[in-house]
Amino acid sequence: MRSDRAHRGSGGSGGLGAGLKYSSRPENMNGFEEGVEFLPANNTRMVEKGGPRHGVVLAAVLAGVLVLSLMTGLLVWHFQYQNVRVQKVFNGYLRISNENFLDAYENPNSTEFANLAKKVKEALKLLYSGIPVLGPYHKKSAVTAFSEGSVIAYYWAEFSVPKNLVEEVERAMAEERVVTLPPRARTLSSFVLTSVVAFPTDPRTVQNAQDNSCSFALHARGSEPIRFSTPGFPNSPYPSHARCQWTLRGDADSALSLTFHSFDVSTCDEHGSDLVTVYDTLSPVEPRAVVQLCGTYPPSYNLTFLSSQNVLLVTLVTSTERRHPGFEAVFFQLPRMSSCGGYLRGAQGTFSSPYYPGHYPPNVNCTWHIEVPNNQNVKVRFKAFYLLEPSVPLGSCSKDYVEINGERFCGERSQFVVSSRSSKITVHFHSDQSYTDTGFLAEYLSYDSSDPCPGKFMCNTGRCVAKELRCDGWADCTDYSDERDCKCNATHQFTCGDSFCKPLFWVCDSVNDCEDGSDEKGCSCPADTFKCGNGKCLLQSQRCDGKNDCGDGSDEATCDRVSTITCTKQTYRCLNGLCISKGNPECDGKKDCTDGSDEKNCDCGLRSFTRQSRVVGGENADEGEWPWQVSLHALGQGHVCGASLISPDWMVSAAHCFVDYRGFRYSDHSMWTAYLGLHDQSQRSAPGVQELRLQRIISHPYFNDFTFDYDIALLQLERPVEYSPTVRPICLPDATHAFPAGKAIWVTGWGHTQEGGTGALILQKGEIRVINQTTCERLLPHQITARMMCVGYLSGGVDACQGDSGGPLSSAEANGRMFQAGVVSWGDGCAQRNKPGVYTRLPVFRDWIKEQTGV
Ligand code: 4AZ
Repeated sequence: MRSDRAHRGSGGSGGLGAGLKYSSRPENMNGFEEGVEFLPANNTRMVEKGGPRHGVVLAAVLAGVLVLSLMTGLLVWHFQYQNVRVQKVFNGYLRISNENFLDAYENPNSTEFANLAKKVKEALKLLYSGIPVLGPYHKKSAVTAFSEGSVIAYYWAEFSVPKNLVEEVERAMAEERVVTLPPRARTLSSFVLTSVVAFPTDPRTVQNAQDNSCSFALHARGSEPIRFSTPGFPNSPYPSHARCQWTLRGDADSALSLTFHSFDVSTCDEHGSDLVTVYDTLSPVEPRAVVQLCGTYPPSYNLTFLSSQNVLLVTLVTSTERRHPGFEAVFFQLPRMSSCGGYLRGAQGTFSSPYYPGHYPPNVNCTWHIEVPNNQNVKVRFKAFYLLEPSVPLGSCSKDYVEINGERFCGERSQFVVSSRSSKITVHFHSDQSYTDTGFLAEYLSYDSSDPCPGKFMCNTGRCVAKELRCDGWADCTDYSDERDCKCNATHQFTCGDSFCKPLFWVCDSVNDCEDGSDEKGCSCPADTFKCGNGKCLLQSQRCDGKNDCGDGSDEATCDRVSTITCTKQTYRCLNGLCISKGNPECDGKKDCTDGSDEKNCDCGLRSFTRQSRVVGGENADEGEWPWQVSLHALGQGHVCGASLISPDWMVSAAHCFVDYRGFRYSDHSMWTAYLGLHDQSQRSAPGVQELRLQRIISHPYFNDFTFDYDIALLQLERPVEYSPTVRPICLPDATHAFPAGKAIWVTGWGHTQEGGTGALILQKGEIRVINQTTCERLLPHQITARMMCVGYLSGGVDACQGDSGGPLSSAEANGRMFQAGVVSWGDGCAQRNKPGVYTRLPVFRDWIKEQTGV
């Protein structure tokens, strides 16, 4: 497979609703509350008769009542708000700068620990008593650990704070202080505390701190790696409603490297999922968290974290009852990085953030001074760039960043280039105290200032792209500079609303090519009408009316209301024979058929790993990312074709893979071996790979060897495979399932990575888009049948190629399940512009597959 396109994502937004609140109590018609007595009318006279003395008395009484009610109000307010106390617990750390660390301080049961802890507690008490907003509310403190440097004490402090002062107390605690103790603290006269700081924490963590049943202290010796894991790993799930912690230490002046080799914790969701947090300190304080992890990670995901000091704290907080094995991790100590960055000379070279591709440590600053030979200019190309931190506003780069020529870069970015107009450039990398990431990998190159891109177009970013890519309708420069200031050629180009040029025949093809929709505006469908997936125009009222007016089901595909309708060729038929209006209802997590049959046989299309690795350069798939992908080896030839697993013993592939050729009996099942759970062709005996022979090949009886019409085959395995994290089936779409034009789907395989090139060792993936059938027929005239569809980019760049044949097109549908949209079949070359790949449509063969295999 050939893939050299960067992908773009999109975001969505939600709205809020407002509600009205009203009382259902009948209103009192005279406007006063019931039960209040009024003076009888004649009493008015008594008041009038009173004279001046009576007036003074009355005024005094009224004033008295007023004062009384004011005081009552004040008292109520006082008791209500002033006296309501909340329990606040803070986790913190402080440095005792004139004390030396003793080994015994690592052991909380030693007398040395107890003595020093007592002194710290006293010091904290004194410190807080000197701060008006803290002193009166301080209840108690406790020291949980010590570490080197001179001595760092980790503690928690409990306060009982009036509700209205909570914020003030939190602010005072987070203020980093240096403490000079008052003279009366004689016992503490030589005790100098610096960096005293604490942050609010969940009070339950402290209650549980007394429970040591899931608390572990580990110290690395020499360079020996130390292994630890969640209780019961891997044979039984970690406990629910638990709080576990691992304090990891190294010798003074060392740093720690921690790697999670296996990570499977319940999936991350907003409703209190289980969470593993790594802290760059021994106090669980958020501003010093290095990472928060949940979900499942494939073994190839780099989960290595570096500390800035000789300690790390790992915590596991569980709430769910879901059964997951947890994690297994290893840590070891290494000499602490003394410096990073430096002087780089020469015409070219590479450099990276510390410990790349492991996560860089917190709290580092590196500067690289790069200089290329004098008559040349220098540019830096970032091949991988991951400096992402939670809750950093987009573009602010206020935490971790790379700075070049005064410009800051941060977040997650695809390849980019920064050029200098001289022979020198300075690159500065900064990481703050919290959250780290993979970092960056960069190369610097010299270039001729008079001709920076020989024979090519130079993007404003400094990247060089082929001249032909200028004004061709595709952004090849990440900053779109190759598509700016273009004059569209009116005979074969369309000018988009944003003045980009696009090929004229992309207009009205149901794909939003201009991105502002201008190429699809004013198409054959008048305003206020609905455009079907097949281009037909409908009245808006015909949408979601329970009738398949489009003919391809697209007018009924995304409706909330599901109705039972008359069956046609395009309507989904439930097992009970009734047909429903909804399109693509299979396995979408909603019971649409009255008999629930649309949600039966849905153990398919899901991956085991919820996270995917970030792969540098190219489009290597991740382990377990496409567990239905199969590699078919022909005797003595190695990998020849792909296939997909649809049940424990059936696979789908392309019929053209099984046509005898040059004396080799490809049609003979005994010539083939299937590899399931395979990632790397050179690691066919790796754990998890299942090697099986074929029992039967059923090529479609209508397969045409010349036109490649009906290019589909079913392969039966000699025995059922065992499902595992890397071996799972893909879902088969119903005959009525629609994969509309413009939909992004994935193609995978070990095929050639360039036309005329060689096959890939690592499974490759590429994201491509369904192309409208009319466009497809225009691009490949007289070659496209109803069993075929074009999928790819008209700009080329990502495509299937030789060796990918027979492999699946995987399409993520509602509920995140992957459905097989097609089979890799043929193409005119690979990845060329306006020559997309051609795939066998899967829905067309749903009934045939059922007939032949029972699946
Ligand atoms: C092949 O030879 C092949 N570009 C498969 C797909 C494509 C080209 C060739 C599509 O197996």
